[in-house]
Formats: sequence, C-alpha cells, structure tokens
Amino acid sequence: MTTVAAQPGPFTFEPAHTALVMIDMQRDFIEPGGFGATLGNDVSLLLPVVAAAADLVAWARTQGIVIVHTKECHRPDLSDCPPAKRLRGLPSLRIGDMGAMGRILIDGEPGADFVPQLAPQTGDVVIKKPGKGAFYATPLSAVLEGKGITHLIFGGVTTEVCVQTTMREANDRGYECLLVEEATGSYFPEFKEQALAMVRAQGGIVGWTAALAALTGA
Ligand code: TIU
Repeated sequence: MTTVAAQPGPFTFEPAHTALVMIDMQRDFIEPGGFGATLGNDVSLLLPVVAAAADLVAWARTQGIVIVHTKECHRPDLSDCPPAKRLRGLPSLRIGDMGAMGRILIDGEPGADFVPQLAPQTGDVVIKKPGKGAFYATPLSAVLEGKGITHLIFGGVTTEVCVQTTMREANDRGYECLLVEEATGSYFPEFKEQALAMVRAQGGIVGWTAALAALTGA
C-alpha cells in the first residue's frame, strides 16, 4: 500500500490495482494549428503540462502501474462525430477539416497523435474516444475490469473538459480517483484551479488531488 499526502486527505492505493489514465496529450490540443487553436485558445498555456505529464508516466512505469493513454479523435468518415459536436461554436476549422497537422481531430492524422514526450510504449493501453469522457463509447471499463483496477491516477488536458468529465465518469463507476496537479492543464488557468477545487470539495466528492512530488515521493 502507498499513501500520498493529497487533498482533502491521504490517498492510499496499491500499485498492482492502479492505472494511470493520461488524457488526450495530443498535438491537436497542445501545438499551434490544431483543434485547440481552431477554437481560439492560446495553446502555449498547455506546454508546461508536457514535462510534468511525462514525469508522471515515467514514475508510473517504475511502479509497474498500468498506463492508459486516451485520444480524442474521430473516424475519417465522421460517423462517430455527432453534428452537435462538429457544428458547435465558430471555430476557424471544424473537426474533419484540413489543417496544418492534417484533418482536425481525425484518427491517423498527425494532429491527433500524441506529443512525442507522451508517446505510448509497448504494453501501454491506448483508448480512442469520440467524446470528452473516456468511458463513453469505448472499451475502457472492460479493460480496467479485466486488469483488476480499483484506483485511477489522472493527468492530461484539459482539466475542466476531458479530464474532469472522465474523472466524474470514473467516480460514478466506483473508482478511487487522484488528479495530479502539475500534470494537468487548461487554456483557462482559473478553470483548472476551480476544477481542482471541485474535485476535492465536500470531502472529495469526485476524488483527490495531489502534487506530483507528493505522489512520486510517497
Ligand atoms: N476544448 C477543450 O478544452 N478540450 C477538449 O475539447 N478536449 C479535451 O479536453 N481533451
């Protein structure tokens, strides 16, 4: 058993029954010319997350923790992209349109791939997801059940969109969830702070948060 100094209190887990879920560390969200940028965001705000997320993955490997990388993407024919998602807002390019890194958010295109520092390694699990939450329309539940996972450690982008949605889905499914503070980020720094506060409020209504050093030093 490992115990981390977390908020709102200690988070205890067994590495053999824990998975790290690294959410959507894709070029489309982090590099210029991708999906995040088409929505009008300053994607440079996510750059500091990359090193911390890579450190978190490297630590998880040393612990033998299962590593899951999620990837928000759609089929080339857009059959898994609801019009409500594609037509929302006034982006400069919509999902499926040709951009600087290939078609926006389409599986197999350079933009939908992971940033090099977060590239999956042999034995890691990769979950392609059409929604913001990683449990919707994916095999994630079955994969975690098959591996006897009870605890999840989260990082990735963006905190209040795909990370928070997935963490809430996981919490409702009975997983004990920990979000690593430096390993997640938002285009809106105030949303990140509020999302962290929402997770740990009310006695940990969604789960726990901890600093990376608290986890790796535990
Ligand atoms: N727009 C935004 O903040 N996020 C997303 O669209 N997807 C993820 O968070 N991965």
